[in-house]
Amino acid sequence: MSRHLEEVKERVFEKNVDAILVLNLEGSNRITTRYLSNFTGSFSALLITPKRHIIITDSRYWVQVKEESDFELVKYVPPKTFFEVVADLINNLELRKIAIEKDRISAANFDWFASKVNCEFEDVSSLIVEVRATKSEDEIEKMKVAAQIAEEAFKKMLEIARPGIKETELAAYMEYQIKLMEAEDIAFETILASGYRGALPHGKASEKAVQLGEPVVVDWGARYKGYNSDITRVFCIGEPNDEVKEIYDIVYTAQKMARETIKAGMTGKEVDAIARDYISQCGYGEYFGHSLGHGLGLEVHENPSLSYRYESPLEIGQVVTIEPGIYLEGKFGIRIEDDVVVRENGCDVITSLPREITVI
Ligand SMILES: [Mn+2]
Repeated sequence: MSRHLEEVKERVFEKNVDAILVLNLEGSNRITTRYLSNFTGSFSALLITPKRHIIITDSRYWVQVKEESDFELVKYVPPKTFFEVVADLINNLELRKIAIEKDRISAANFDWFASKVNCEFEDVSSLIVEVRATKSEDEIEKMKVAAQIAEEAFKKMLEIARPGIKETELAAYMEYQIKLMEAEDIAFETILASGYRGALPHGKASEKAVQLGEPVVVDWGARYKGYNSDITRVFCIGEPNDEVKEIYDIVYTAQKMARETIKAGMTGKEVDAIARDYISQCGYGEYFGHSLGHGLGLEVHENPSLSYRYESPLEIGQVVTIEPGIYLEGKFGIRIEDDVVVRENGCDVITSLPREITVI
C-alpha cells in the first residue's frame, strides 16, 4: 500500500466512516485517483475500506489498470449503469457512511448516485487536499525533474527567438521541446506575452510579433510522472529601456525577499505581505493584483496559498510558487516565479534558471 493511501486512510477513518469513494467520471477526479491508486485513466471509481482497496473501471482501461495499480479490480460491464454497479457494491458490503470529495463531482451526478445507495456521505474534499499539500522526498524529486525539463525547453526556445517572431511560434516551439523530453505533457497552456500584452497576467501566446527591446513574460511548466512545474521568466531581444529595468529590479527584490524569508510556521499571509509591502513602498502596490503564490503538485494550483486569505502556518515539505508581478496597462508586465519546498528554517529552491532579466 502506498504511503499516500496510508496517510489518507488514517485521516479519513478517524471520522468514523466505513469507506472512501472516489468517483472519476470523464477525468473528474483523476488527481485523487492517481494519488491513491496510481491509476491514470479517466473513468473509474475507487472504493476503499479499512481492509479492501477496490477499483472499478471498464474494458477500455482493463490492461492499463492492471499495469498501474495494485488495487483489487472490478470490471464494469453494461447494461447496468456504472453508478448502479458501484451502488450495488456499496449496498452488498453494507457500508453505511461514505467519505467522498464533493467538490470533484457535479451536483447532478451526486444527487443521482446518492439516490441509489442506502448510506450517508461525509465530505472530505479539504482533507485530501491537505494531505496532498505536504510532499514526500520522492514527490519532490519528480517536481525537480519537471522543473529541469521546463528550463531546458526555455533555453532551447531562446535560441530561435528573434525580432518579428510570433508569440505563438515561440510557445509552440517550447511546448514541443517539453514533449520531446520525458515529460508527460505541458503543465498548462503557456503564457507568452510580449510588450503591452505582458500586462495581462494570464495573456496566452497570441499572433503578436515580438519587437526589439520589449520584455517578454513567459509562464510555463512541464508535467513529469503527474507532478507539475510552474515557472515565470522575462526575456528581451535587445536592451530594454530604463523603465523596464526599474520595474524589473523592484519585482526581483520583492521575489528575493520572499524567497529568503519563507519558512515553515509562517502563514501564507505573512509571506505574501513581505513581497507586497516592498512593492507598495516602491509605489506599485496597486499594480500587483494577484496573490504571491500557490501550492504546486499534481495540480498546478493547490494548497496552500501565499495570499492574504491564507492564515494557516506553512508546513515542512509543502511546495509553493513565489511569483510577484507588476503590470502596467498599455506598457508591459514583469513577473518572476520560482518553485520552492518549505523547510524548517527556509526553503529549497527547485527552479534554477537565472532570475536576472535575460537579454539576448
Ligand atoms: Mn504560478
